Amino acid sequence: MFPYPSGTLHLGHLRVYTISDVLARFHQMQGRHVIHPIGWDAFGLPAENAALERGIHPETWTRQNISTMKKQMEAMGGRWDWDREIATCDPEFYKHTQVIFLRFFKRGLAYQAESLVNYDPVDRTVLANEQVDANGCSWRSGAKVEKKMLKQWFLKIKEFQEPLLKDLDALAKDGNWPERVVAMQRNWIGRSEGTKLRFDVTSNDQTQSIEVFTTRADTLFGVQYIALSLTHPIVQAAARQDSSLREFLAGAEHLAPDSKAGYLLRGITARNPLAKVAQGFDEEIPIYVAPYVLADYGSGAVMGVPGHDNRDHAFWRVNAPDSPVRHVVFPEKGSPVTLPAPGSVSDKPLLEKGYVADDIPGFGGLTSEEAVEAILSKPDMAAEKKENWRLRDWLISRQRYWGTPIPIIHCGSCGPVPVPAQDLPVRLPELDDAYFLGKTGNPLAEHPTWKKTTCPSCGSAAERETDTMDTFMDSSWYFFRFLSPRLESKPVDPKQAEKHMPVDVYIGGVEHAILHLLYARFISKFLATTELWPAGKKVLGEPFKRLVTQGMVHGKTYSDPATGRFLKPDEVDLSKPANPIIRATREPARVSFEKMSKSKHNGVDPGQTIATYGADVTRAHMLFQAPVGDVLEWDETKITGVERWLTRVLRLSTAFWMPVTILERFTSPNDLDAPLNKILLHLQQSDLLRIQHRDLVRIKADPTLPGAEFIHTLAHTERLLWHKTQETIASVTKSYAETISLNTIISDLMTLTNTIWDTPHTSRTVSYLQWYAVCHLLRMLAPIAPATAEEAWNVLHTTTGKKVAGSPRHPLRHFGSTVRSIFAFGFPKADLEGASRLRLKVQCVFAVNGKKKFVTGIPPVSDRMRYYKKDEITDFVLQK
Ligand code: ANZ
Ligand code: ZN
Repeated sequence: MFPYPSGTLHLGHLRVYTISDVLARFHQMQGRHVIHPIGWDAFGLPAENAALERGIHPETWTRQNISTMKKQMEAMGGRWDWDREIATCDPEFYKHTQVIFLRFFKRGLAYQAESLVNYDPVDRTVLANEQVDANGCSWRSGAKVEKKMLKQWFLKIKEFQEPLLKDLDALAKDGNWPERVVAMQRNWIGRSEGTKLRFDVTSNDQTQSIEVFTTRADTLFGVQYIALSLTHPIVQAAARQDSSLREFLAGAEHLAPDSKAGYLLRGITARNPLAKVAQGFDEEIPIYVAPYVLADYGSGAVMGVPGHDNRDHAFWRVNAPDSPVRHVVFPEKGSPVTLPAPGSVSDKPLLEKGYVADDIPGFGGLTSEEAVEAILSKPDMAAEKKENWRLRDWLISRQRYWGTPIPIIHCGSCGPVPVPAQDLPVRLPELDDAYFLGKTGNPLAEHPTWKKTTCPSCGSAAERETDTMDTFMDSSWYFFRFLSPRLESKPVDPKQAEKHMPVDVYIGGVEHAILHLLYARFISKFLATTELWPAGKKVLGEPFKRLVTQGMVHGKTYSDPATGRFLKPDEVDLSKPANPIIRATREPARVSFEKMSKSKHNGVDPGQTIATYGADVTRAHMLFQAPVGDVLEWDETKITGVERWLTRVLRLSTAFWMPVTILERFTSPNDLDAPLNKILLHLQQSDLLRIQHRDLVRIKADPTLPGAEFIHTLAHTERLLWHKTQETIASVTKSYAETISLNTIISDLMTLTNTIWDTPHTSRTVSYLQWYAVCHLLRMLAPIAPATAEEAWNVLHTTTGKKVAGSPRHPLRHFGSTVRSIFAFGFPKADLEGASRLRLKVQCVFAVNGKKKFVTGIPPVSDRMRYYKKDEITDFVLQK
């Protein structure tokens, strides 16, 4: 996910781009053509806010931030395809956002409609929900925000709701998308199956009916009230004659959405549809107006069942405190209807499905499912099965400057007309820095000339649309643009899209699990219906094959246990890092890890960490501290472990060497991955190893024979080292390529480092094998710590060797006169067959009840002590 250019890189950025850089480098080393692009999600509010506060053009602010952040990214040792760099605020980019919008428009998938918005009367602008504080005031002007009906642009995402829901199954398969994200998407789309029921209503003058949607028609026996949304037609009609209702409605706009406020409508009651088929249900049911009922879900009306629903229960307790709730569905068969007294232990909603109370005529004893079927089967009740979706069409209008202008011209006679292709992009009006200072309203609407134009269709005077698009629109298709970033004629070259889409690995924060990913899936599915990405149909129009959501980075936080107050770093004595002391009181400070924020004084500047420890140590520490999906507790005191390890790796590169006579035999980088046989042969030919004559004949006959035919040539410790190296290559490759388990890669490499270091020097062969192992170690390390690996590699291949008989003493330069980059050598391939043919045995003691029975060699699975499963042990052993 590309960054928002907010000004400085934070640890969250560092984490996500380290992960992507590591994966990109790994796949490149495995010989793949990797596109590792970067760009800027450059439109949006913070730039505009900076403009209003400081009198600086949003573009100036944005470009400055981009250039600072670019430098910081380069400092972290990442390698991106800068030649594909894009910024969504470039006219060359937003031209195509406009092209895509117009494709929606021409297909009837973009429309204008009145919608209730937050309006700030002082700044004369529409606000996003996040910009309205808890008291209903504007974050900026402090003015009381009004709800206003305004004409807004929408995209018909609901037309795509079926595939957006269904195709989640394909994404979830094989764990390609995290379960959690799939669940959140599913929930947001929110398909729900239920029943439509009709309650007849009697008021003084006429009879009408109220339709409700319920997922629990089996609780119909327990309905105690009906609740209507604020805009329900019955409420609107009643308000015309009822001034206190009008007051209630005006006040209700400012209530929290979970408020349990209610207004009882007088002179009007409802009748349970059960009255038509069963006795005992012909009571008059009260009707309330309640803000908790959503106007645009179901039919904007709820049948209130306090005995079986949490919200209804809470509402009933507030609005009818003395009236008992009615329980009508029970976990066990055979219970009668109960009416527990308000406030008693049993006065709580029973949320589970179960059996209808025994004493309900005609339905008693049915299961919840059977009861719903029975209700549906009674024609008199006019109940119907119904499906509801929570998803709403996407409101993309913003009355803001810093976004993509919506390319529409409003004509008095032709209506909304698309801007012709040759006139795109519709550019933002050019304004001075000073213009923005303290400005109110929408600059596009208030500009003296910008919006004046002529109708492309009839030529009469017309006005441009002055809304810009939600920035989620830019970020819903930018990944296509990376494939042909400079193409002028189209948003994306369909051939490139066919070749490279979907994105193989998409990495970003879980905070984007819902909206960004949903919109990106929507736009991609739409593009797959156009000639821009026809090949997309084969992959269901899904843009991201695999999704990795990295966890948050939490900062080390100090607080005073006595008061709970968060302490600034200079208020804490850290001379003993394990026991931080509050300077003022000399009491121990409490340490916790919390989301980084100014108020907790726990922010960390990654630039500082990189300056202190270097990019590689910072990267490796970041990856080592937690699996990529987990919260990472950033604790700089632990960084020394990784620092020491990388220093040790550097030292390894000078500790072992290979005589030039052998290096000269390697003619290609692939020889480094040669089977053990071939390596042994090289050693033998250089007179460094004695191989029995019988074996030599065979090895010469076929030096490419995999494995260790001649393994008895090697001593036990030599075999162990070789085996460990191969085993590490296999497991590390899997962690990079399949499980993306980057923290375990580091621990595997640390173990290998120790094994290489600790292998006793029992023979000359050992040091050659150590040299090989270091080669492999560095190649496996390169994606994570590229600079360290490169430097160590250089040293490893240029060190002057110690004098060894038969080897000339000069710098061991090979593969040409200068050492080639480690990245040119690719990633090592495990000689697994060879390793398995080592027939490595570990001496294993078999004991029963602590008494030693016998000792035998068995193949090791790892060099740590472990218990074996029965099926890993031969019959021979079991019999013994
Ligand atoms: C009675 C009932 C009894 C309900 C019970 C639930 C449990 P989902 O699953 O999200 O579709 N509901 C219906 N329309 C609503 C609206 N406009 N605003 C707020 N709530 C509304 O939720 C469906 C349930 O949400 C419906 O089923 C209804 O409450 C409520 F023991 O009906 B139920
Ligand atoms: Zn016209």
